[in-house]
Amino acid sequence: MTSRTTPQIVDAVVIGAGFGGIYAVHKLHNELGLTTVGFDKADGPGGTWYWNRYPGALSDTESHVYRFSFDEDLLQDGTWEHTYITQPEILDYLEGVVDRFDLRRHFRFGTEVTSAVYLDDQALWEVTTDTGAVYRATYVINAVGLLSAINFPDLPGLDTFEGETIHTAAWPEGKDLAGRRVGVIGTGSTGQQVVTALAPEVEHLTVFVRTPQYSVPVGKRPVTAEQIDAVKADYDRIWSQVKKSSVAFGFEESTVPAMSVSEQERRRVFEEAWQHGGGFRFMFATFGDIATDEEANEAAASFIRAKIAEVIEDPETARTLTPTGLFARRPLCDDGYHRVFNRPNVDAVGIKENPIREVTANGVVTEDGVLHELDVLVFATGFDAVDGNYRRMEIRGRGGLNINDHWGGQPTSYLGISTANFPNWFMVLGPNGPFTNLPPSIETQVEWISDTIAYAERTGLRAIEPTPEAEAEWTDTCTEIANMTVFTKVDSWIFGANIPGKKPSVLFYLGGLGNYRAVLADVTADGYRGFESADTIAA
Ligand code: FAD
Ligand code: NA7
Repeated sequence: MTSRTTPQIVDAVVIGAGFGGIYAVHKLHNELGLTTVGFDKADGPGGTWYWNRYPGALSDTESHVYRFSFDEDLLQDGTWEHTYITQPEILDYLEGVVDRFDLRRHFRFGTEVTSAVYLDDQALWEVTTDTGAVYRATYVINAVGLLSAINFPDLPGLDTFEGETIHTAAWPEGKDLAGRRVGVIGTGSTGQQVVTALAPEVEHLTVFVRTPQYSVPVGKRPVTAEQIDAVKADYDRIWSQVKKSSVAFGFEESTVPAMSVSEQERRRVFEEAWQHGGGFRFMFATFGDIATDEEANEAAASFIRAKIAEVIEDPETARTLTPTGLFARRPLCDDGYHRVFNRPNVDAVGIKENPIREVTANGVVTEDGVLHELDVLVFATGFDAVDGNYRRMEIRGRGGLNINDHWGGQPTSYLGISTANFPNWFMVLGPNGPFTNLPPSIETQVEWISDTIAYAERTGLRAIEPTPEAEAEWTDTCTEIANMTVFTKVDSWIFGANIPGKKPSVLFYLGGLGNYRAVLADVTADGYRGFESADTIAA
Protein backbone atom coordinates (compact mmCIF):
# COMPACT_ATOMS: atom_id res chain seq x y z
CA MET A 1 0.00 0.00 0.00
CA THR A 2 1.24 3.51 -0.74
CA SER A 3 0.03 6.73 0.80
CA ARG A 4 -0.79 10.03 -0.82
CA THR A 5 0.44 12.21 2.08
CA THR A 6 4.15 12.11 2.78
CA PRO A 7 4.46 9.93 5.86
CA GLN A 8 6.18 11.19 8.97
CA ILE A 9 8.66 8.65 10.28
CA VAL A 10 8.69 7.90 14.00
CA ASP A 11 9.84 4.96 16.07
CA ALA A 12 6.54 4.40 17.83
CA VAL A 13 2.87 5.32 17.63
CA VAL A 14 0.75 5.14 20.77
CA ILE A 15 -3.04 5.17 20.41
CA GLY A 16 -4.93 6.47 23.46
CA ALA A 17 -4.14 8.95 26.22
CA GLY A 18 -5.60 7.24 29.28
CA PHE A 19 -3.49 5.54 31.94
CA GLY A 20 -2.07 3.19 29.30
CA GLY A 21 -1.19 5.70 26.59
CA ILE A 22 0.26 8.22 29.03
CA TYR A 23 2.58 5.67 30.58
CA ALA A 24 3.52 4.17 27.21
CA VAL A 25 4.61 7.55 25.83
CA HIS A 26 6.60 8.22 29.00
CA LYS A 27 8.37 4.86 28.83
CA LEU A 28 9.10 4.94 25.11
CA HIS A 29 10.14 8.56 24.80
CA ASN A 30 11.48 9.58 28.18
CA GLU A 31 13.12 6.29 29.10
CA LEU A 32 13.97 4.54 25.82
CA GLY A 33 14.59 7.73 23.84
CA LEU A 34 12.37 6.63 20.95
CA THR A 35 10.57 9.20 18.81
CA THR A 36 7.01 8.65 19.83
CA VAL A 37 3.73 10.20 18.83
CA GLY A 38 0.49 9.61 20.72
CA PHE A 39 -3.05 10.10 19.46
CA ASP A 40 -6.39 10.45 21.13
CA LYS A 41 -9.70 11.40 19.61
CA ALA A 42 -10.40 13.23 22.87
CA ASP A 43 -9.32 16.85 23.09
CA GLY A 44 -7.11 16.11 26.08
CA PRO A 45 -5.60 13.31 28.16
CA GLY A 46 -7.49 11.16 30.65
CA GLY A 47 -9.14 8.44 28.56
CA THR A 48 -12.04 7.03 30.58
CA TRP A 49 -11.87 10.01 32.89
CA TYR A 50 -11.94 12.50 30.03
CA TRP A 51 -15.11 10.99 28.61
CA ASN A 52 -17.15 9.87 31.62
CA ARG A 53 -18.13 13.25 33.10
CA TYR A 54 -21.57 12.14 34.22
CA PRO A 55 -22.75 13.23 37.68
CA GLY A 56 -21.60 10.74 40.31
CA ALA A 57 -18.72 9.27 38.26
CA LEU A 58 -16.40 7.67 40.77
CA SER A 59 -13.66 5.06 40.76
CA ASP A 60 -14.64 1.99 42.77
CA THR A 61 -10.98 1.25 43.44
CA GLU A 62 -9.77 2.94 46.61
CA SER A 63 -8.01 6.27 46.00
CA HIS A 64 -4.56 5.25 47.14
CA VAL A 65 -4.29 2.41 44.61
CA TYR A 66 -6.16 3.97 41.70
CA ARG A 67 -3.02 5.67 40.42
CA PHE A 68 0.39 4.99 38.94
CA SER A 69 2.97 3.35 41.17
CA PHE A 70 6.01 3.68 38.92
CA ASP A 71 7.41 6.92 40.31
CA GLU A 72 8.15 7.36 43.99
CA ASP A 73 7.96 11.19 43.90
CA LEU A 74 4.66 11.09 42.04
CA LEU A 75 3.28 8.79 44.71
CA GLN A 76 4.56 10.92 47.56
CA ASP A 77 3.19 14.13 45.99
CA GLY A 78 -0.24 12.60 45.39
CA THR A 79 -3.23 13.41 47.53
CA TRP A 80 -6.89 12.58 47.85
CA GLU A 81 -9.82 13.68 49.97
CA HIS A 82 -11.92 10.55 50.29
CA THR A 83 -11.41 6.81 50.31
CA TYR A 84 -12.53 6.89 46.65
CA ILE A 85 -11.74 9.46 43.99
CA THR A 86 -14.19 11.15 41.68
CA GLN A 87 -13.91 11.66 37.93
CA PRO A 88 -12.76 15.32 38.16
CA GLU A 89 -10.05 14.32 40.63
CA ILE A 90 -8.78 11.48 38.44
CA LEU A 91 -8.80 13.70 35.36
CA ASP A 92 -6.83 16.33 37.28
CA TYR A 93 -4.37 13.68 38.41
CA LEU A 94 -3.80 12.33 34.89
CA GLU A 95 -3.40 15.83 33.44
CA GLY A 96 -0.86 16.47 36.20
CA VAL A 97 1.07 13.32 35.26
CA VAL A 98 1.15 14.38 31.60
CA ASP A 99 2.58 17.78 32.53
CA ARG A 100 4.95 16.45 35.16
CA PHE A 101 6.63 14.16 32.61
CA ASP A 102 6.36 16.71 29.78
CA LEU A 103 4.27 14.39 27.63
CA ARG A 104 1.70 16.80 26.19
CA ARG A 105 3.91 17.77 23.25
CA HIS A 106 4.03 14.16 22.07
CA PHE A 107 0.27 13.82 21.82
CA ARG A 108 -2.01 14.87 18.97
CA PHE A 109 -5.38 15.33 20.63
CA GLY A 110 -8.68 15.53 18.79
CA THR A 111 -7.19 13.04 16.35
CA GLU A 112 -8.63 9.61 15.66
CA VAL A 113 -6.50 6.84 14.26
CA THR A 114 -8.49 5.34 11.43
CA SER A 115 -6.10 2.69 10.19
CA ALA A 116 -2.86 0.88 10.95
CA VAL A 117 -1.47 -1.22 8.12
CA TYR A 118 1.71 -3.29 8.23
CA LEU A 119 4.02 -2.78 5.29
CA ASP A 120 5.63 -6.20 4.96
CA ASP A 121 8.45 -5.12 2.71
CA GLN A 122 9.54 -2.32 5.03
CA ALA A 123 8.65 -3.88 8.38
CA LEU A 124 6.87 -0.66 9.30
CA TRP A 125 3.35 0.23 10.35
CA GLU A 126 1.57 2.90 8.36
CA VAL A 127 -0.82 4.72 10.63
CA THR A 128 -3.44 7.09 9.23
CA THR A 129 -5.57 9.58 11.14
CA ASP A 130 -8.85 11.33 10.48
CA THR A 131 -6.91 14.57 9.92
CA GLY A 132 -5.25 12.93 6.91
CA ALA A 133 -1.85 12.67 8.58
CA VAL A 134 0.17 9.56 7.84
CA TYR A 135 2.90 8.16 10.08
CA ARG A 136 5.24 5.23 9.64
CA ALA A 137 6.45 3.56 12.77
CA THR A 138 8.34 0.45 13.79
CA TYR A 139 6.06 -0.09 16.79
CA VAL A 140 2.36 0.49 17.47
CA ILE A 141 1.09 0.44 21.04
CA ASN A 142 -2.68 0.28 21.33
CA ALA A 143 -3.89 1.74 24.61
CA VAL A 144 -7.39 2.21 23.26
CA GLY A 145 -9.27 1.26 26.42
CA LEU A 146 -11.29 -1.84 27.28
CA LEU A 147 -14.37 0.09 28.42
CA SER A 148 -14.29 2.86 25.88
CA ALA A 149 -16.21 1.97 22.70
CA ILE A 150 -19.73 3.12 23.52
CA ASN A 151 -22.75 0.78 23.37
CA PHE A 152 -25.66 2.95 22.22
CA PRO A 153 -28.69 0.70 21.64
CA ASP A 154 -30.77 1.64 18.67
CA LEU A 155 -34.24 1.67 20.22
CA PRO A 156 -37.21 1.79 17.84
CA GLY A 157 -38.29 5.39 17.28
CA LEU A 158 -35.25 6.90 18.99
CA ASP A 159 -34.75 9.36 16.15
CA THR A 160 -38.23 10.78 16.76
CA PHE A 161 -37.48 11.77 20.37
CA GLU A 162 -37.75 15.55 20.75
CA GLY A 163 -35.83 15.67 24.01
CA GLU A 164 -32.11 15.22 24.54
CA THR A 165 -30.26 11.90 24.50
CA ILE A 166 -26.96 11.56 26.33
CA HIS A 167 -24.65 8.56 26.76
CA THR A 168 -22.89 8.67 30.12
CA ALA A 169 -19.52 8.12 28.40
CA ALA A 170 -20.01 11.23 26.26
CA TRP A 171 -21.46 13.47 28.96
CA PRO A 172 -21.12 17.14 28.02
CA GLU A 173 -18.95 19.02 30.52
CA GLY A 174 -21.07 20.63 33.23
CA LYS A 175 -24.38 19.43 31.77
CA ASP A 176 -26.97 20.16 34.43
CA LEU A 177 -30.34 18.36 34.42
CA ALA A 178 -31.90 20.23 37.34
CA GLY A 179 -35.65 20.61 36.98
CA ARG A 180 -35.90 18.19 34.00
CA ARG A 181 -37.80 14.92 33.60
CA VAL A 182 -35.07 12.40 33.05
CA GLY A 183 -35.08 8.73 32.05
CA VAL A 184 -32.08 6.47 32.64
CA ILE A 185 -31.62 3.21 30.75
CA GLY A 186 -29.12 0.89 32.39
CA THR A 187 -28.43 -0.08 35.98
CA GLY A 188 -24.84 -1.32 35.92
CA SER A 189 -22.07 0.46 37.79
CA THR A 190 -22.57 3.62 35.73
CA GLY A 191 -26.36 3.58 35.89
CA GLN A 192 -26.28 3.22 39.66
CA GLN A 193 -23.87 6.13 40.03
CA VAL A 194 -25.74 8.48 37.71
CA VAL A 195 -29.15 7.59 39.17
CA THR A 196 -27.92 8.23 42.72
CA ALA A 197 -26.46 11.59 41.75
CA LEU A 198 -29.36 12.76 39.58
CA ALA A 199 -32.22 11.79 41.92
CA PRO A 200 -32.04 14.86 44.18
CA GLU A 201 -31.38 17.24 41.24
CA VAL A 202 -34.02 16.45 38.67
CA GLU A 203 -37.74 17.04 38.71
CA HIS A 204 -38.51 13.40 37.96
CA LEU A 205 -36.36 10.35 37.34
CA THR A 206 -37.58 7.20 35.58
CA VAL A 207 -35.12 4.32 35.82
CA PHE A 208 -35.55 1.56 33.22
CA VAL A 209 -34.30 -1.61 34.91
CA ARG A 210 -33.63 -4.68 32.76
CA THR A 211 -31.31 -6.67 35.01
CA PRO A 212 -31.02 -5.51 38.62
CA GLN A 213 -27.57 -6.17 40.03
CA TYR A 214 -26.02 -7.14 43.33
CA SER A 215 -24.40 -4.11 44.88
CA VAL A 216 -22.89 -3.29 48.26
CA PRO A 217 -22.03 0.09 49.82
CA VAL A 218 -18.89 1.72 48.42
CA GLY A 219 -17.88 3.16 51.80
CA LYS A 220 -16.77 6.58 50.56
CA ARG A 221 -15.46 8.47 53.57
CA PRO A 222 -13.27 11.53 54.09
CA VAL A 223 -9.62 10.78 54.88
CA THR A 224 -7.38 12.79 57.17
CA ALA A 225 -3.88 14.06 56.42
CA GLU A 226 -2.56 11.56 58.98
CA GLN A 227 -4.24 8.65 57.17
CA ILE A 228 -2.71 9.76 53.87
CA ASP A 229 0.73 10.09 55.48
CA ALA A 230 0.40 6.59 56.90
CA VAL A 231 -0.40 5.20 53.44
CA LYS A 232 2.55 7.04 51.91
CA ALA A 233 4.93 5.73 54.56
CA ASP A 234 3.70 2.21 53.78
CA TYR A 235 3.56 2.45 49.98
CA ASP A 236 6.37 -0.04 49.30
CA ARG A 237 4.50 -2.77 51.14
CA ILE A 238 1.12 -1.72 49.71
CA TRP A 239 2.26 -1.92 46.07
CA SER A 240 4.16 -5.10 46.63
CA GLN A 241 0.98 -6.66 48.05
CA VAL A 242 -1.15 -5.26 45.19
CA LYS A 243 1.16 -6.70 42.54
CA LYS A 244 1.31 -10.14 44.14
CA SER A 245 -2.43 -10.31 44.76
CA SER A 246 -5.19 -11.51 42.50
CA VAL A 247 -7.57 -8.60 41.92
CA ALA A 248 -5.00 -5.92 42.89
CA PHE A 249 -7.42 -3.80 44.87
CA GLY A 250 -5.13 -3.34 47.88
CA PHE A 251 -6.77 -5.73 50.34
CA GLU A 252 -5.82 -9.25 51.40
CA GLU A 253 -7.93 -11.80 49.54
CA SER A 254 -9.48 -14.50 51.67
CA THR A 255 -8.72 -18.18 51.19
CA VAL A 256 -11.40 -19.34 53.65
CA PRO A 257 -14.26 -21.31 52.03
CA ALA A 258 -17.58 -19.69 52.90
CA MET A 259 -19.21 -22.95 53.91
CA SER A 260 -16.34 -23.91 56.22
CA VAL A 261 -17.62 -21.51 58.88
CA SER A 262 -20.93 -21.33 60.74
CA GLU A 263 -23.83 -19.35 59.33
CA GLN A 264 -23.45 -16.89 62.18
CA GLU A 265 -19.77 -16.37 61.37
CA ARG A 266 -20.56 -15.94 57.66
CA ARG A 267 -23.08 -13.25 58.47
CA ARG A 268 -20.57 -11.51 60.73
CA VAL A 269 -17.94 -11.51 57.97
CA PHE A 270 -20.41 -10.25 55.35
CA GLU A 271 -21.72 -7.58 57.73
CA GLU A 272 -18.20 -6.37 58.46
CA ALA A 273 -17.44 -6.12 54.73
CA TRP A 274 -20.80 -4.39 54.16
CA GLN A 275 -19.96 -1.78 56.79
CA HIS A 276 -16.44 -1.29 55.43
CA GLY A 277 -17.60 -0.99 51.83
CA GLY A 278 -16.20 -1.97 48.43
CA GLY A 279 -17.57 -4.33 45.76
CA PHE A 280 -14.42 -6.35 45.06
CA ARG A 281 -13.67 -6.44 48.79
CA PHE A 282 -17.10 -7.93 49.45
CA MET A 283 -16.59 -10.62 46.82
CA PHE A 284 -12.92 -11.45 47.39
CA ALA A 285 -11.92 -10.46 50.95
CA THR A 286 -14.79 -12.13 52.79
CA PHE A 287 -14.33 -15.71 51.58
CA GLY A 288 -12.12 -17.34 49.01
CA ASP A 289 -14.76 -19.12 46.95
CA ILE A 290 -17.61 -16.70 46.26
CA ALA A 291 -16.49 -16.41 42.65
CA THR A 292 -16.00 -20.14 42.22
CA ASP A 293 -18.52 -22.04 44.35
CA GLU A 294 -22.26 -21.70 43.76
CA GLU A 295 -23.25 -22.38 47.37
CA ALA A 296 -20.80 -19.78 48.66
CA ASN A 297 -21.99 -17.41 45.96
CA GLU A 298 -25.62 -17.86 47.01
CA ALA A 299 -24.70 -17.13 50.62
CA ALA A 300 -23.28 -13.76 49.56
CA ALA A 301 -26.13 -13.12 47.14
CA SER A 302 -28.86 -13.80 49.69
CA PHE A 303 -27.13 -11.52 52.20
CA ILE A 304 -27.23 -8.67 49.65
CA ARG A 305 -30.84 -9.38 48.67
CA ALA A 306 -31.89 -9.16 52.32
CA LYS A 307 -30.13 -5.78 52.62
CA ILE A 308 -31.97 -4.45 49.57
CA ALA A 309 -35.27 -5.60 51.06
CA GLU A 310 -34.49 -3.67 54.25
CA VAL A 311 -33.91 -0.41 52.36
CA ILE A 312 -36.59 -0.17 49.68
CA GLU A 313 -39.99 0.69 51.14
CA ASP A 314 -42.35 -0.12 48.26
CA PRO A 315 -42.56 -3.92 47.72
CA GLU A 316 -43.10 -3.68 43.95
CA THR A 317 -40.12 -1.35 43.57
CA ALA A 318 -38.08 -3.71 45.73
CA ARG A 319 -39.04 -6.61 43.46
CA THR A 320 -37.96 -4.68 40.37
CA LEU A 321 -34.59 -3.85 41.92
CA THR A 322 -33.77 -7.17 43.55
CA PRO A 323 -31.34 -9.35 41.62
CA THR A 324 -31.91 -13.07 41.29
CA GLY A 325 -29.52 -15.89 40.49
CA LEU A 326 -25.76 -15.81 40.69
CA PHE A 327 -23.72 -12.87 41.98
CA ALA A 328 -21.40 -13.17 38.98
CA ARG A 329 -20.91 -9.89 37.21
CA ARG A 330 -18.18 -7.37 38.01
CA PRO A 331 -19.00 -6.78 41.70
CA LEU A 332 -20.63 -3.40 42.14
CA CYS A 333 -20.76 -0.91 44.95
CA ASP A 334 -22.82 2.22 45.33
CA ASP A 335 -23.35 5.26 47.49
CA GLY A 336 -26.99 4.91 48.53
CA TYR A 337 -28.43 3.74 45.18
CA HIS A 338 -31.31 1.70 46.54
CA ARG A 339 -32.35 4.43 48.98
CA VAL A 340 -33.10 6.93 46.20
CA PHE A 341 -36.02 4.78 45.08
CA ASN A 342 -37.84 5.81 48.27
CA ARG A 343 -37.93 9.39 46.95
CA PRO A 344 -41.29 10.54 45.54
CA ASN A 345 -39.65 11.80 42.34
CA VAL A 346 -37.99 8.47 41.40
CA ASP A 347 -39.67 5.51 39.70
CA ALA A 348 -38.27 2.12 38.73
CA VAL A 349 -39.75 0.55 35.60
CA GLY A 350 -38.93 -3.14 35.19
CA ILE A 351 -38.34 -3.70 31.48
CA LYS A 352 -37.57 -7.40 31.54
CA GLU A 353 -41.23 -8.36 31.77
CA ASN A 354 -42.48 -5.05 30.36
CA PRO A 355 -39.93 -4.13 27.67
CA ILE A 356 -39.48 -0.80 25.97
CA ARG A 357 -41.77 -0.86 22.92
CA GLU A 358 -40.58 2.38 21.34
CA VAL A 359 -39.36 5.89 21.87
CA THR A 360 -41.71 8.62 20.74
CA ALA A 361 -41.43 12.40 20.52
CA ASN A 362 -42.32 12.76 24.20
CA GLY A 363 -40.68 9.84 25.89
CA VAL A 364 -40.49 6.07 26.20
CA VAL A 365 -43.44 3.74 25.71
CA THR A 366 -43.36 0.35 27.41
CA GLU A 367 -45.22 -2.78 26.27
CA ASP A 368 -48.04 -2.09 28.74
CA GLY A 369 -48.79 1.02 26.65
CA VAL A 370 -47.64 3.54 29.28
CA LEU A 371 -45.82 6.62 27.97
CA HIS A 372 -43.06 7.69 30.34
CA GLU A 373 -42.76 11.38 29.52
CA LEU A 374 -39.20 12.64 29.39
CA ASP A 375 -37.15 15.72 28.54
CA VAL A 376 -33.86 13.82 28.62
CA LEU A 377 -33.01 10.16 28.00
CA VAL A 378 -29.71 9.04 29.54
CA PHE A 379 -28.04 5.90 28.19
CA ALA A 380 -26.00 4.18 30.88
CA THR A 381 -25.82 1.21 28.56
CA GLY A 382 -22.12 0.44 28.79
CA PHE A 383 -19.50 -0.50 26.26
CA ASP A 384 -18.51 -2.87 23.51
CA ALA A 385 -15.82 -4.06 25.88
CA VAL A 386 -12.23 -5.08 25.16
CA ASP A 387 -12.11 -5.49 21.37
CA GLY A 388 -14.68 -2.78 20.52
CA ASN A 389 -12.18 -0.02 19.72
CA TYR A 390 -9.92 -2.34 17.70
CA ARG A 391 -12.78 -3.31 15.44
CA ARG A 392 -13.60 0.34 14.83
CA MET A 393 -10.23 0.86 13.10
CA GLU A 394 -8.90 -0.74 9.94
CA ILE A 395 -6.03 -2.84 11.24
CA ARG A 396 -4.09 -5.01 8.84
CA GLY A 397 -1.11 -7.18 9.72
CA ARG A 398 1.11 -9.42 7.62
CA GLY A 399 -0.15 -9.99 4.09
CA GLY A 400 -2.96 -7.49 4.61
CA LEU A 401 -4.69 -9.72 7.18
CA ASN A 402 -7.54 -7.75 8.76
CA ILE A 403 -7.78 -8.01 12.56
CA ASN A 404 -11.50 -8.78 12.19
CA ASP A 405 -10.69 -11.79 10.01
CA HIS A 406 -7.90 -12.88 12.31
CA TRP A 407 -10.13 -12.67 15.35
CA GLY A 408 -13.42 -13.71 13.73
CA GLY A 409 -16.04 -13.94 16.47
CA GLN A 410 -13.51 -14.33 19.28
CA PRO A 411 -10.73 -11.84 19.93
CA THR A 412 -7.58 -13.58 21.10
CA SER A 413 -4.04 -12.70 22.06
CA TYR A 414 -0.90 -14.03 23.58
CA LEU A 415 -0.65 -12.66 27.14
CA GLY A 416 -3.29 -9.99 26.47
CA ILE A 417 -0.54 -8.06 24.71
CA SER A 418 0.15 -9.32 21.20
CA THR A 419 -1.35 -11.38 18.42
CA ALA A 420 0.08 -13.57 15.64
CA ASN A 421 0.63 -11.93 12.24
CA PHE A 422 0.68 -8.46 13.76
CA PRO A 423 4.40 -7.85 14.31
CA ASN A 424 5.60 -5.13 16.69
CA TRP A 425 1.94 -4.39 17.44
CA PHE A 426 1.16 -4.35 21.11
CA MET A 427 -2.02 -4.03 23.13
CA VAL A 428 -2.55 -2.67 26.63
CA LEU A 429 -5.51 -4.54 28.14
CA GLY A 430 -6.07 -6.45 24.92
CA PRO A 431 -8.24 -9.58 24.87
CA ASN A 432 -7.40 -11.99 27.68
CA GLY A 433 -5.47 -9.54 29.77
CA PRO A 434 -5.87 -9.47 33.56
CA PHE A 435 -9.19 -8.71 35.25
CA THR A 436 -8.18 -6.50 38.17
CA ASN A 437 -8.00 -3.02 39.54
CA LEU A 438 -6.61 -1.80 36.25
CA PRO A 439 -3.79 0.74 36.77
CA PRO A 440 -1.40 -1.90 38.20
CA SER A 441 -2.20 -4.25 35.30
CA ILE A 442 -1.75 -1.43 32.81
CA GLU A 443 1.63 -0.60 34.35
CA THR A 444 2.64 -4.26 34.24
CA GLN A 445 1.82 -4.54 30.56
CA VAL A 446 3.32 -1.21 29.52
CA GLU A 447 6.54 -2.09 31.36
CA TRP A 448 6.68 -5.49 29.69
CA ILE A 449 6.01 -3.98 26.24
CA SER A 450 8.65 -1.31 26.77
CA ASP A 451 11.20 -3.89 28.01
CA THR A 452 10.45 -6.00 24.95
CA ILE A 453 10.89 -3.04 22.63
CA ALA A 454 14.17 -2.19 24.40
CA TYR A 455 15.26 -5.79 23.82
CA ALA A 456 14.29 -5.61 20.13
CA GLU A 457 16.19 -2.35 19.73
CA ARG A 458 19.23 -3.72 21.53
CA THR A 459 19.40 -6.92 19.57
CA GLY A 460 18.38 -5.48 16.20
CA LEU A 461 15.20 -7.53 15.89
CA ARG A 462 13.21 -6.46 12.89
CA ALA A 463 9.92 -7.70 14.23
CA ILE A 464 8.52 -9.61 17.16
CA GLU A 465 5.19 -11.40 17.24
CA PRO A 466 3.72 -14.47 18.93
CA THR A 467 3.28 -17.84 17.30
CA PRO A 468 -0.29 -18.94 16.56
CA GLU A 469 0.35 -21.92 18.86
CA ALA A 470 1.29 -19.69 21.81
CA GLU A 471 -1.80 -17.58 21.18
CA ALA A 472 -4.07 -20.65 21.05
CA GLU A 473 -2.52 -21.97 24.24
CA TRP A 474 -3.09 -18.67 26.06
CA THR A 475 -6.73 -18.67 24.91
CA ASP A 476 -7.11 -22.20 26.28
CA THR A 477 -5.52 -21.19 29.58
CA CYS A 478 -7.89 -18.23 29.93
CA THR A 479 -10.89 -20.36 29.02
CA GLU A 480 -9.94 -23.06 31.53
CA ILE A 481 -9.56 -20.51 34.32
CA ALA A 482 -12.79 -18.72 33.41
CA ASN A 483 -14.65 -22.04 33.44
CA MET A 484 -13.61 -22.57 37.05
CA THR A 485 -15.55 -19.43 38.02
CA VAL A 486 -19.22 -18.55 38.24
CA PHE A 487 -18.68 -15.55 35.93
CA THR A 488 -19.10 -17.68 32.79
CA LYS A 489 -22.59 -18.68 33.97
CA VAL A 490 -24.01 -15.17 33.67
CA ASP A 491 -24.20 -12.81 30.69
CA SER A 492 -22.20 -9.61 31.07
CA TRP A 493 -19.65 -7.43 29.31
CA ILE A 494 -16.88 -9.53 30.87
CA PHE A 495 -17.66 -12.06 28.11
CA GLY A 496 -18.95 -9.63 25.49
CA ALA A 497 -22.48 -10.89 26.16
CA ASN A 498 -23.94 -7.37 26.49
CA ILE A 499 -23.76 -6.48 22.79
CA PRO A 500 -26.47 -7.78 20.46
CA GLY A 501 -24.86 -9.96 17.78
CA LYS A 502 -21.50 -10.23 19.55
CA LYS A 503 -20.49 -13.82 20.20
CA PRO A 504 -19.88 -14.30 23.92
CA SER A 505 -16.32 -15.47 24.52
CA VAL A 506 -13.64 -15.37 27.18
CA LEU A 507 -12.10 -11.90 27.18
CA PHE A 508 -10.03 -11.95 30.38
CA TYR A 509 -7.28 -13.82 32.17
CA LEU A 510 -8.98 -14.48 35.51
CA GLY A 511 -5.84 -15.95 37.09
CA GLY A 512 -4.94 -12.78 38.99
CA LEU A 513 -2.24 -10.12 38.66
CA GLY A 514 0.37 -11.90 40.78
CA ASN A 515 0.20 -15.02 38.62
CA TYR A 516 0.06 -12.93 35.46
CA ARG A 517 3.22 -11.04 36.39
CA ALA A 518 4.93 -14.37 37.09
CA VAL A 519 3.93 -15.65 33.62
CA LEU A 520 5.33 -12.53 31.94
CA ALA A 521 8.59 -12.76 33.88
CA ASP A 522 8.86 -16.42 32.96
CA VAL A 523 8.23 -15.79 29.26
CA THR A 524 10.99 -13.17 29.22
CA ALA A 525 13.43 -15.30 31.21
CA ASP A 526 12.76 -18.16 28.79
CA GLY A 527 13.98 -16.12 25.81
CA TYR A 528 10.54 -14.71 24.88
CA ARG A 529 8.91 -18.12 24.84
CA GLY A 530 6.00 -18.19 22.41
CA PHE A 531 7.29 -15.38 20.23
CA GLU A 532 8.60 -15.82 16.70
CA SER A 533 12.33 -15.28 16.57
CA ALA A 534 12.09 -12.54 14.00
CA ASP A 535 14.89 -11.86 11.57
CA THR A 536 17.66 -9.51 12.46
CA ILE A 537 18.02 -6.29 10.51
CA ALA A 538 20.87 -6.69 8.09
CA ALA A 539 23.82 -4.64 9.25
P1 FAD B 1 -8.94 4.48 28.47
O1 FAD B 1 -8.84 5.31 29.66
O2 FAD B 1 -10.27 3.97 28.06
O3 FAD B 1 -8.33 5.34 27.26
C1 FAD B 1 -8.40 4.92 25.93
C2 FAD B 1 -8.36 6.14 25.04
O4 FAD B 1 -8.12 5.70 23.70
C3 FAD B 1 -9.65 6.94 25.00
O5 FAD B 1 -9.44 8.25 25.43
C4 FAD B 1 -10.09 6.90 23.54
O6 FAD B 1 -10.60 8.13 23.09
C5 FAD B 1 -8.78 6.58 22.83
N1 FAD B 1 -8.97 5.91 21.56
C6 FAD B 1 -9.56 4.72 21.33
N2 FAD B 1 -9.54 4.44 20.02
C7 FAD B 1 -8.90 5.47 19.42
C8 FAD B 1 -8.57 5.76 18.06
N3 FAD B 1 -8.88 4.93 17.07
N4 FAD B 1 -7.94 6.92 17.80
C9 FAD B 1 -7.62 7.80 18.79
N5 FAD B 1 -7.92 7.57 20.08
C10 FAD B 1 -8.55 6.42 20.38
N6 FAD B 1 -11.12 0.53 36.42
C11 FAD B 1 -10.67 0.24 37.65
O7 FAD B 1 -9.67 -0.46 37.79
N7 FAD B 1 -11.29 0.75 38.75
C12 FAD B 1 -12.37 1.55 38.65
O8 FAD B 1 -12.90 1.99 39.66
C13 FAD B 1 -12.89 1.84 37.36
N8 FAD B 1 -13.98 2.63 37.21
C14 FAD B 1 -14.44 2.89 35.96
C15 FAD B 1 -15.56 3.70 35.80
C16 FAD B 1 -16.05 3.98 34.55
C17 FAD B 1 -17.22 4.86 34.39
C18 FAD B 1 -15.45 3.40 33.42
C19 FAD B 1 -15.99 3.64 32.04
C20 FAD B 1 -14.33 2.60 33.55
C21 FAD B 1 -13.81 2.35 34.82
N9 FAD B 1 -12.67 1.56 35.00
C22 FAD B 1 -12.21 1.30 36.25
C23 FAD B 1 -11.93 1.05 33.84
C24 FAD B 1 -11.01 2.14 33.25
O9 FAD B 1 -11.32 2.18 31.91
C25 FAD B 1 -9.54 1.81 33.53
O10 FAD B 1 -9.30 1.82 34.92
C26 FAD B 1 -8.53 2.77 32.91
O11 FAD B 1 -8.91 4.10 33.04
C27 FAD B 1 -8.28 2.41 31.45
O12 FAD B 1 -7.21 3.17 30.94
P2 FAD B 1 -6.71 2.94 29.45
O13 FAD B 1 -5.64 3.89 29.21
O14 FAD B 1 -6.41 1.50 29.23
O15 FAD B 1 -7.98 3.23 28.53
P1 NA7 C 1 -22.80 -2.31 32.02
O1 NA7 C 1 -22.31 -2.94 33.24
O2 NA7 C 1 -22.62 -3.05 30.74
O3 NA7 C 1 -24.33 -1.94 32.24
C1 NA7 C 1 -25.14 -1.53 31.17
C2 NA7 C 1 -26.57 -1.45 31.62
O4 NA7 C 1 -27.37 -1.04 30.51
C3 NA7 C 1 -27.14 -2.78 32.09
O5 NA7 C 1 -28.06 -2.54 33.12
C4 NA7 C 1 -27.87 -3.28 30.85
O6 NA7 C 1 -28.89 -4.17 31.11
C5 NA7 C 1 -28.42 -1.99 30.31
N1 NA7 C 1 -28.70 -2.06 28.88
C6 NA7 C 1 -27.83 -2.21 27.87
N2 NA7 C 1 -28.47 -2.23 26.69
C7 NA7 C 1 -29.80 -2.10 26.98
C8 NA7 C 1 -30.97 -2.04 26.19
N3 NA7 C 1 -30.91 -2.16 24.86
N4 NA7 C 1 -32.15 -1.89 26.80
C9 NA7 C 1 -32.20 -1.78 28.15
N5 NA7 C 1 -31.13 -1.83 28.96
C10 NA7 C 1 -29.94 -1.99 28.37
O7 NA7 C 1 -22.11 -0.88 31.77
P2 NA7 C 1 -21.61 0.18 32.86
O8 NA7 C 1 -21.20 1.40 32.12
O9 NA7 C 1 -22.59 0.34 33.94
O10 NA7 C 1 -20.36 -0.49 33.49
C11 NA7 C 1 -19.32 -1.03 32.71
C12 NA7 C 1 -18.06 -1.00 33.48
O11 NA7 C 1 -17.53 0.30 33.27
C13 NA7 C 1 -18.20 -1.12 34.96
O12 NA7 C 1 -18.00 -2.40 35.44
C14 NA7 C 1 -17.17 -0.18 35.50
O13 NA7 C 1 -15.93 -0.79 35.54
C15 NA7 C 1 -17.14 0.86 34.49
P3 NA7 C 1 -28.61 -5.77 31.10
O14 NA7 C 1 -27.78 -6.00 32.31
O15 NA7 C 1 -27.84 -6.04 29.82
O16 NA7 C 1 -29.92 -6.40 31.12
